[in-house]
Amino acid sequence: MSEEKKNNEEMTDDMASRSALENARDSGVSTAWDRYEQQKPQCNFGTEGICCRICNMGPCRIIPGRQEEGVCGADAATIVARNFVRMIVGGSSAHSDHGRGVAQTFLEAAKGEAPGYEIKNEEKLKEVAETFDVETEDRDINEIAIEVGEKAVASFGSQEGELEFISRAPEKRKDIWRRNGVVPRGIDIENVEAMHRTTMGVDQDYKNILKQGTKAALADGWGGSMIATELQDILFGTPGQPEKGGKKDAVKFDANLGVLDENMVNLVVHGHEPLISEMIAIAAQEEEIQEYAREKGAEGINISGICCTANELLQRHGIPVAGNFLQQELAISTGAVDMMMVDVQCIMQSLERMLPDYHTKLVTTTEKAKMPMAEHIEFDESQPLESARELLKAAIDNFPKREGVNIPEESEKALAGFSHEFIKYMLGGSYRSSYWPLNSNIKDGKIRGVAGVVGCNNAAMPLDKMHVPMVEELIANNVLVVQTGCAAIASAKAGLMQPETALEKAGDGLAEVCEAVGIPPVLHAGACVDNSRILNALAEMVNVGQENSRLNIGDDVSELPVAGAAPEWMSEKAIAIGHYFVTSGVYTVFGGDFPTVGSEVFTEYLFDEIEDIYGATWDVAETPSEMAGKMIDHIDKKREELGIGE
Ligand code: SF4
Ligand code: MSK
Repeated sequence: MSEEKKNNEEMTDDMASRSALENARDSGVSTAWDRYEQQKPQCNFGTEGICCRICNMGPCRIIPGRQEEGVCGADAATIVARNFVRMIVGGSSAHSDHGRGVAQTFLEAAKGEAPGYEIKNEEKLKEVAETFDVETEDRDINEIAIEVGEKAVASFGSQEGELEFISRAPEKRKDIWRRNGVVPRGIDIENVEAMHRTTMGVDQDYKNILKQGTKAALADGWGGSMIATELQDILFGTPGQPEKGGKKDAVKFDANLGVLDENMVNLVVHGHEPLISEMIAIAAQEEEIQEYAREKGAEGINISGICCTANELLQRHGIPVAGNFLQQELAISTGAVDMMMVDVQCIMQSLERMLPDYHTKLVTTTEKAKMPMAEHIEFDESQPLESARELLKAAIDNFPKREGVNIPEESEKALAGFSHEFIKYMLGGSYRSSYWPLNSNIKDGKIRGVAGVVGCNNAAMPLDKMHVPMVEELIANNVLVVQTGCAAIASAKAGLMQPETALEKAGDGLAEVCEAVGIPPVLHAGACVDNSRILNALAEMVNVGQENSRLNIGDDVSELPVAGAAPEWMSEKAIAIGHYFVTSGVYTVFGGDFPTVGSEVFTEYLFDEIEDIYGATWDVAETPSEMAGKMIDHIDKKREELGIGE
């Protein structure tokens, strides 16, 4: 076991994180980077996907030329395919269980059984109603919402037919899916069947195994994630759009550890689900809560976030983001976090081991995710505001217990709120018209193409050091970048999401368009489930061209000059997202290790042969420049095929 520690310069260029790392090390606290070093050397069989432990005759490992089969005879392609599909299922289930929770609360809210939650976006409700085939003419809003809620909840258990949101995909894409038998029937059935088929002694044809993985992935992107995004927008508002009337506008926010405030109670929300944190944001503004904070010696209460709960809140309220995935420990190491409130996903167990060294109160809020040493305050969705007040008061009560505080200075200003509806509005289109000016700018070459850059941080690589240079290279080459998740937070911290600093780095054509409309060249589209916004935007780019030939830039997503990437991915959710991107027609490049390389046959299938089926492939790259280069080459190839060349 290696005890060697990397120095802070090797771990990140982010100055706020460097200084917080210094604090952590001075206090003798270990971080993910330290533990990563201790884990070395990591097991190659695991890294390459050729370790099978799905039955008790294993674990079995494949050693090419020496040990080509597991005890049962499974070969490398079967083992790798099973492991890969199980990663898809893990990711798809996480997003979809989030979506199910939203759908259930949505239904309760529509029935008036969840006071505090309400239908805020009637326009979007009607659009979603159309997708769910719910009549809207002369009907009461709550009646429509109840039927939409019931159909959304039913999508999870549906045993046949096609998921409703599949109808939004371009015709050609739907034909591809139908021809290949991968249209998801229901969300749960596809994930359960994938788990069944990858268990010992079932599906042993890697192509057939992946086919079921494709259904599970599409059930995530066009199912669980899209349900989460669309219904959250109806309950909490679509980012960039006012609730009723008013001017549509981007949301300003600050990003990085410097948003923590020495004089305020700092409550950091962390995880993924906005059902709880939305209520925290509302209750924190109440005079009674602010007064309570003042009574305890603070100037007020400062809500900030980590990971995707942060992305959910910032895109609708402009609440500051303290950091992305690898900064969760660093936030606590400042000594200024009075409470970290966690819900689900991407929460490191190491947080609870920091509790003896810091005054921070770590609180779990959902029955789905508890930690032995954290306090559990279950959020009661039947009285959400009451629950939020209880949590806020517990955070305030902890403020006087602070000892040393050492908050890094750095934070950057950024813009967010770029739902696909808002991107269209900003680029000059009207929501109801069929005009989609992104297409014209792509056709005339000012915008070369669009890149979706998403995903996590990973302790195997320096924090944000893949993300930032890669995104910079893309915008310098006139590629408009749309981001979600921790990748978006990386760009926000690097100043790439504010027009003033980012446009200098953009190519002339992209800078001209962005300057004219007042947007940065890197657009924050939200949380991980909001990758479904990117699917909606891509579908719309195609569909609008089919309605209006002047704007046509292809008949399918796979013909568009677009590419996807997850440079610092770590979660199974990233694999699920990558696979629904690819099978929706988007060429997608991942950074770091790829968990299938132990089988040449399977990797070749993913990286090459599936292009014949889906018109797109997976790919990997080692450096930011290689990744950006591959994406730009792909965009150029698509431009050439479309005849929009130079
Ligand atoms: Fe080994 Fe086969 Fe069991 Fe996997 S399923 S652990 S390869 S015996
Ligand atoms: S939070 S899934 S580390 S993006 Fe969505 Fe960040 Fe990846 Fe979690």
